[in-house]
Amino acid sequence: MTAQVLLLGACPLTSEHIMKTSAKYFTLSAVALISLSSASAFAGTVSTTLNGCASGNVTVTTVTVASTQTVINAAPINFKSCYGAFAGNDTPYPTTNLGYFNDGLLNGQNQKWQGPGTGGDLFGNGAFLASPYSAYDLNHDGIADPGWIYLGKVDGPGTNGFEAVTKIGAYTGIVLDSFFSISFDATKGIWNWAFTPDLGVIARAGVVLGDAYFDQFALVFKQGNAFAAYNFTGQQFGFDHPTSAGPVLNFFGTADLSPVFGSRGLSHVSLWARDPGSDNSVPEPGTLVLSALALVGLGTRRRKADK
Ligand SMILES: [Ca+2]
Repeated sequence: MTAQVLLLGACPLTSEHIMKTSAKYFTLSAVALISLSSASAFAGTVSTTLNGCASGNVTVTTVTVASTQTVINAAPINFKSCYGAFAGNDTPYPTTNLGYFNDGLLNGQNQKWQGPGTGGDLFGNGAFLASPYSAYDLNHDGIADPGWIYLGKVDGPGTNGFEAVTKIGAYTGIVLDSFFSISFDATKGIWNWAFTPDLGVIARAGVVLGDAYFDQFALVFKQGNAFAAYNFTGQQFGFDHPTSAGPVLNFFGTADLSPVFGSRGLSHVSLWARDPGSDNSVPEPGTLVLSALALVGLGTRRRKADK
């Protein structure tokens, strides 16, 4: 067996992410070294020479208002932050799927390796939580919840369509197969993707999100035996904390993971969106009574969502 070298570059973005990624680098390097030196259970799980995620890997090129197809932004926007590349799969996916801590990889659950052995704690208390986006205790168990809800994935881009998640909590039919697509542009050598929620999504998602609407989304790209994760925030598009008043935005973008994975192929792409929790309930002068009422409503819908 040829020894493979695991290379993980630092995230070029916020210092927080650099620190986090660097910490993971050392963790994973230690794992790789152990596997190479002892030819133990990890041998063979690192099959790709990896580089760090970097600016330009994933961009939004066009944003439209779903109701009118009006283009509100046609300048390329780089992702906000990124993680990886990490060896192994981007699992586990959530089970309850309401954004609770330790329910799914982006919510701080330990990575589950495809091969033998156990994965590491890649995202601590949750992925992509940086100001103005915080974790709130969504299920009232005393532990802050990252809020990441798994929406589904494309297996084998170019051959299969998006398979929307079946359930968010107890609720079905919130996410549609039409929400996401990705295809390869051979002339440019890049992937084109589209995240296109329909006009009814806010009403359907309201049983989970209440008066809020998701404030971030994340794309996770898997190739070979590695993955890298990228997020975009509402703040990047002029809606720090989107609400049920809308609008529903559609996002069209590109992806070129060859600088990360060393080739342009992809195994799958998974899509996540974040429940903002109480980020929408920051009280302002004159709205304290309304906020108190909103909090009562929020508690009500959480209890409903928990059932
Ligand atoms: Ca909690």
